Amino acid sequence: MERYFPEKIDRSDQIKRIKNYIKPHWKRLSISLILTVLVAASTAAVAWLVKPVMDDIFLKKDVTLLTVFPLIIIAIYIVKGIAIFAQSYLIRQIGQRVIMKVREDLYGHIQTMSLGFFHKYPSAVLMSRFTNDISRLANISSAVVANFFRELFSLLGLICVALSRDWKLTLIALTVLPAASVPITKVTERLRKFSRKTRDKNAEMNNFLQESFTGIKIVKIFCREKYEKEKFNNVNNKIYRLTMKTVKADEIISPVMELIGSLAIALVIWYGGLQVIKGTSTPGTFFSFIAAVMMMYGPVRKLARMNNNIQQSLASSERVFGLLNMAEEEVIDKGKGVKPESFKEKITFEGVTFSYEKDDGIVLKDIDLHIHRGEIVALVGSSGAGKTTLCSLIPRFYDVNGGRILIDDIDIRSLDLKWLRQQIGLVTQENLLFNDTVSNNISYGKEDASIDEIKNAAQIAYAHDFITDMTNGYNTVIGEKATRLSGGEAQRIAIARAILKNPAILILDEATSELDSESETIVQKALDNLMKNRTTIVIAHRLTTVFKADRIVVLENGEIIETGTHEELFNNGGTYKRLFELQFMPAIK
Ligand code: DUT
Ligand code: MG
Repeated sequence: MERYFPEKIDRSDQIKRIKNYIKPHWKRLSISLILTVLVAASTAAVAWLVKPVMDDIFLKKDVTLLTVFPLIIIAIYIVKGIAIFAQSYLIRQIGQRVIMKVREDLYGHIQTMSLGFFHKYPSAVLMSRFTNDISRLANISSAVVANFFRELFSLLGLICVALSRDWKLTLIALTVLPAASVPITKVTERLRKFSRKTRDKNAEMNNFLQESFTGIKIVKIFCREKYEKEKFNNVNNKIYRLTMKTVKADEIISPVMELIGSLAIALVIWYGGLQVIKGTSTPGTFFSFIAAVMMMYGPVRKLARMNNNIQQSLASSERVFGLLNMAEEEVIDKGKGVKPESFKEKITFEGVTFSYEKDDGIVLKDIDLHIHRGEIVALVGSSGAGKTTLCSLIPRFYDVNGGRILIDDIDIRSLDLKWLRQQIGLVTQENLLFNDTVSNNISYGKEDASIDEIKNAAQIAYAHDFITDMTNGYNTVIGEKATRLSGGEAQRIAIARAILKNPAILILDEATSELDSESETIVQKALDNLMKNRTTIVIAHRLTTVFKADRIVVLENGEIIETGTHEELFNNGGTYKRLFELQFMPAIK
């Protein structure tokens, strides 16, 4: 079962992509190929030398050659050694550069994907594309180009030596080759299948680990350790079984090859020995030939194994390229959008309709809404009414399915996407901070901010005092998921970050989780400072917010059902009154 990324890509596209990645390295590659020929030549030379050694030293007892040949052998191995080192180094360098480039491209590509993509593919699965699959992909370039040509050329060289020694014998020995190819292709097929499945299971394990570690509190409070452990063992077991299947297929190759090789050798000894006994061939010719055939075993075995590696790499490359091939979803920035001087007047929703998936239910229906510059508009509505969704349409996290959203009478889809997002500040329910220093977190939206600007923003957000109380002040690293901060502190840092960005439009998704009243007050004060002189759309969960709003918009089942001030709506006695009594009143009591 292919759970993630079922997208298949066709083989020619795959090869084309690999070629494109290798192309820039053609110079290194050519040098490496030349070195490869040198390695092959030295291998063949050794087999070739067996004849003169045998016939001239052993049979003719030539003393000068006795001193020359050992030296020649040493020289050959020196040349071979240097050539192998240089060639392998170059190839692995190319491999690593390809890895780096593929990672770079993949990361760049994934960053352009819309939010919908990230909902569909768990982050752990995406991560395993970077770690497991890309490294395997690099094996293609190094395995294929380095070792493949090296072994192939060596094999060809040895075949030439064998042919020159005795072409009839060579043909006899080579008759076994077709027999060898059958089991190899069989095994290869199986390996590819297992490899693909193993990758998939590994991704599943990564995903599982990430979820269970981040959700460890939930696991513990529900006492589901045993359940989680069983779930993990299940995946773990499947990976083991798949891997062992791969191992079996991988390890069967060598013995089978060896067996087939022994057939060739047996044939050759029988027929070649007959020629020597009959006097039609010399022992030198025979042994040189045998040496060549035996030395072929190495390259042939490596080529067969390499094929397995290549199959595994191809499986990985399918996943990586499949991902690279995926078109950026929905939200497209053509890079030619309009860049107005600034946000001047209003944001307008005109008959906006939206659903997350094509076949899913409609989340927003026919939304008409005008938000004027400087206004504070509070969105209220029961859970699942579509408040967060409505807000995420403004920075184009998703594009509308029907109708349009305008900023100063320009459809936001014709605006420069970067410009649009620069106008907007977002403080969400989950205050996402990075595992970095406090100052880097605050200046995330303004790289060139000076330390004074950062401190100023922190002061406005009522964060300066607790920051300076920390051991390293603004240079304190706040830990993964800001675990080293309290909820209120994390919120104030997120507010400082928004203050520094200084956006014209502010989207606040108020936290539903209650802070204690002291930090609540201080966060509220920070928010008040943030909202000054801005156009604010706030998803209200607090009483103070609805009182402060210029206008309240009530959303129910994806539709706007009431709009007005608190007094107007309350006195109408409609949905707002009911919601108010339900959601906001308990806070007063
Ligand atoms: N929805 C999806 N996919 C998403 C997010 C939401 O299908 O990625 C659905 C769930 C819900 C509807 O859209 O039925 C509206 O969700 P939204 O998050 O906009 O609701 P809300 O008004 O913000 O609810 P809450 O007050 O609980 O935050
Ligand atoms: Mg919400």
